[in-house]
Amino acid sequence: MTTVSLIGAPTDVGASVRGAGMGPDALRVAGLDEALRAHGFEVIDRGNLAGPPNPWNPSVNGIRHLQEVVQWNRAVFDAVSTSLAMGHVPLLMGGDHCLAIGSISAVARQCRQERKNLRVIWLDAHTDVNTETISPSGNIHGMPVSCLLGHGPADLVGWSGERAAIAAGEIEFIGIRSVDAQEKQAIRALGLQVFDMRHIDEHGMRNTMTEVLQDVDEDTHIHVSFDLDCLDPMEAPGVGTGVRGGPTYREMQAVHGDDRGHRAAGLARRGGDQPGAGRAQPDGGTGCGIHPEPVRRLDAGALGLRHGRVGA
Ligand SMILES: [Mn+2]
Repeated sequence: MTTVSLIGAPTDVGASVRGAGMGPDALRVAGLDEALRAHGFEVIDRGNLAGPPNPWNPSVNGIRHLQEVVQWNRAVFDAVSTSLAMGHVPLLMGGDHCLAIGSISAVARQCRQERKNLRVIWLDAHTDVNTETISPSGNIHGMPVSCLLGHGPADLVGWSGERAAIAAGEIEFIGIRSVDAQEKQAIRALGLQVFDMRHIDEHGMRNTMTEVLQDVDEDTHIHVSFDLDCLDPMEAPGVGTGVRGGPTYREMQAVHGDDRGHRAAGLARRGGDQPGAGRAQPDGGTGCGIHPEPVRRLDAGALGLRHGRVGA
């Protein structure tokens, strides 16, 4: 039986508004533990990590709360590493999205040790590809992907043992609809694959997921990084940086499929990290009756980011 380690990181040091720090306990109160057990997982709640309070300072050299973000991420990195080493599935409950620096760095290091491929599924309204030189706000919750790709403040780069924890081809973005102007240029320069809302409108979430997972093989570790603001604000009104025009509740269900759904999408059902989860044959249809239309794979040049908004 797969064991899921729940790890709470109650902080908003990387965010623009308060509130994300209440996330871990809100998820507990909402019954995350019981929901996972109902799906057949063993669950161990590791409690909440500790870290510095949010000093609520202005940005310094284009960045806010750098040392506090480093400290929180160090705790996350250690906890996720420990969980992976035990063969568990770490499910990190944030907290704002800056925490992905620590969690995905730990996952990338583990994958390298085990000679596994890594695929990050980034579900978000935002691409979080800002850096301290282009961010309009200095909030690090908009920079984790850059840091993981090896760009960003030195204190937040290189944690996995390599300058870049992940390569551009190892991350897929889904649900994107708010990208800052210079961030858009960075996406193109980096060659990132973005499945924005227009793509989901045109092809449907199920086909989009088939595309996302089409080249995932048995030696691939899937990491799901889910920002609640990926959902439309009608479904998740409590987020700090909500953007209209996001996936509905029904569309998000299509991300993880159902029991009759295709097995590749089933990989993403559980959320969090899944060591050894590559048992599916992500051929986009085996045993499920799904026949995806031949949709194009968006590259940055085709990016239909029509809803770009500064300051998100
Ligand atoms: Mn976001």
